[in-house]
Amino acid sequence: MENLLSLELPQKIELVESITVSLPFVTPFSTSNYTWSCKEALLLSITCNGETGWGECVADPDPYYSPETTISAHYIIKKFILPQIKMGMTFGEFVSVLQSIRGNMMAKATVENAMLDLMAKLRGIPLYELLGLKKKKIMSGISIGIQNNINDLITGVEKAQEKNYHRVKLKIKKGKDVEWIRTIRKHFPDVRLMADANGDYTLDDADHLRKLDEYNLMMIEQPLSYSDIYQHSLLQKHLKTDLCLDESIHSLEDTKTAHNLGACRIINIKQGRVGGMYEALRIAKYCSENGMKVWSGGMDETGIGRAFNLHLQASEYFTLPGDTSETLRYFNEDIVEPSVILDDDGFIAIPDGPGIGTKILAERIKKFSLYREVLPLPY
Ligand code: OSB
Ligand code: MG
Repeated sequence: MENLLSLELPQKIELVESITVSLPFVTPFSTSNYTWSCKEALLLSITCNGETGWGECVADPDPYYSPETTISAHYIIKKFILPQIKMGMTFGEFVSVLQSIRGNMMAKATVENAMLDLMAKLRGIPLYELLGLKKKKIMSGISIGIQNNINDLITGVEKAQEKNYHRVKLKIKKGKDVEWIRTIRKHFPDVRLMADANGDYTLDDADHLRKLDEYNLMMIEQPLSYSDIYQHSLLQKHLKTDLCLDESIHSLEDTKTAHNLGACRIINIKQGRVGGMYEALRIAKYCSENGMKVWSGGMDETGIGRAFNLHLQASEYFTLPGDTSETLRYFNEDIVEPSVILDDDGFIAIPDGPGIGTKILAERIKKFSLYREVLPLPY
């Protein structure tokens, strides 16, 4: 990582392009707060010397997971991030210059991702190697959205178990929580199980949530508000089950706050939510040095974002299975090749080849694209 900071950004950027794509989901995906029927994603490509680096913004077109959206990210990238990048900057200088821009971590991660992919491709090495990591098999995990009825949920968990997913995450919300978890646990006594509430509860629900302590959950993710850390610390004292924060964590600073308050014992690191791969690795290192565990979350990304999540998990700090599941769960047609698949033991291989290692399918991008814009060159 120290070595990474001293590397220079690519010398002569020839083209920067943003493309917004919309890929239909195989089945709609529901959290406690919203249902998405397609994945709209802002992609960014940066071209230099015949190589193109790609980034995928994890923001949705709407503010139902985070305040950032595809359009706000596009605006921030074009008006504020790209103009800060100067010829001859090191990667470390690039990261530190972006600190003057407050928030907008998803926008920052998009540019950082494209830059890292490009830097790795220009050197002919895989992204994990540029990050100073060693290749390993990646654990899989599946996130099953809120279902209409408990039978559909049982079927979903059954399928996940047949595939040998390393853990199963169930979305929960008020009215679809304790009874549903109780039923699933009865049917699947041994499955590694956890629940994600996407902020559906308040401290008034603390006694209700405590009933989940009986079901041997690996953790409960983001039970309280998307913007809260403190109240999670009160809830964590009230529960045996580990809490995990997702939406509330945007940086290493937030992670330190959560740790020092005792707000959670586990962090769901989404590299796209915390400003990119570099910040994600800093958070992971801090957690491992401070008795917290981390895993890599997902945002139903296309194959581009999913590849970044795989490379990130080459880090030894990612000791829990994350939300990286097979492409075919989400899309019949992705914009990269090969698709993410599980081996017989439920592991995933990091794609081989320079950069993120996946082949970008230009025709598919064209087929699913909504808007395209050539952005002003930073230098
Ligand atoms: O809370 O982790 C979440 C998807 C969209 C928005 C928020 C979340 C999720 C997931 C799915 O849980 C993760 C995935 O399969 O990529
Ligand atoms: Mg979550």
